[in-house]
Amino acid sequence: MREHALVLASWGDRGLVELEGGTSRECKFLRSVGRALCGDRVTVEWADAESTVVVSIEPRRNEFVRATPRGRKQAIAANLDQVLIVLAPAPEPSRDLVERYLVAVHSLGIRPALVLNKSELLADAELNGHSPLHRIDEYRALGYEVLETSCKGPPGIAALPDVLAGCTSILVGQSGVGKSSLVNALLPDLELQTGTLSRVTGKGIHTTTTTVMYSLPRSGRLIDSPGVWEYGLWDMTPRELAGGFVEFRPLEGSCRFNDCRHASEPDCAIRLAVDRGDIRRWRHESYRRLLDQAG
Ligand SMILES: Nc1nc2c(ncn2[C@@H]2O[C@H](COP(=O)(O)OP(=O)(O)O)[C@@H](O)[C@H]2O)c(=O)[nH]1
Ligand SMILES: [Mg+2]
Ligand SMILES: [Zn+2]
Repeated sequence: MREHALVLASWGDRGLVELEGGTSRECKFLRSVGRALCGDRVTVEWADAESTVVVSIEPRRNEFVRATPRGRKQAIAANLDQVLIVLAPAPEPSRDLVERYLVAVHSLGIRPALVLNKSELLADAELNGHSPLHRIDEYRALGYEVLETSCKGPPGIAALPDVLAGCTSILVGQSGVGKSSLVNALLPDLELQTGTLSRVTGKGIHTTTTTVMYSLPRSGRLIDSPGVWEYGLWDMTPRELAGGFVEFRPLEGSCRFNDCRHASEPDCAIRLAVDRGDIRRWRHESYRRLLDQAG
């Protein structure tokens, strides 16, 4: 018998799927079908009373990708509506981290939001000069939603449920910014959900190394991804990179050269906008650094 299912987690050649009735089962990925990702919609067939085999993976709407330290693309989750980029005063985000994430999210055509967690530490934090946390108001001015949260005190996490309702979101960000703590605070039945994971898999999924999808109490899904120290982009064209800078978009096609990289070309509309003060210089500098790293 075949059934549709949703992949909640995937590790090696195995995963955990949720069947249409809501129960979870371990499943095996066949080499001929390939490895399914967290968030994949699949068809499974029963192997025995306890476990299933994925016989097909539905085409993905999108996949969130990061680069391995060697620059190879690695997909970590599929079929997302929204990416929440979690930042904190500690560990402090590196200079271009937010821009890297924004480029990645915009390349999927989905919605990013910034979550500033550990916000109760902000007042006393000694931030370095080019910390993205000095730029919060400027991110807001660019149109990004920024939600301030704390798992340890006011303002708490009250801002999150409305943003998460009804869609599939993934939490990304450096190790230690509080992604798993946010999941913990958002899910009153977290132990039940992780208990099911452990019972089904017989050993417990290590949420520090595995990407896992949870069900939100009202509606919607939330994916916790294992932390990375530095989020790397894969090889990208200048156009793909520029697509991550929303304020460049109205000027698309306005540079003298069609294939302008907005670096040192003459009559570059983006650089003119920077000189006029219409585009923030630090954003263009960030773009330039990403461009140098991409090429
Ligand atoms: N002060 C403070 N600490 C927090 C907050 N949220 C999480 N933490 C702590 O930060 C550490 C890392 O949290 P964790 O959720 O494991 O981060 P993850 O690696 O992003 O999943 C833990 O010691 C948490 O208790 C917060 O809002 N304020
Ligand atoms: Mg974690
Ligand atoms: Zn240009």
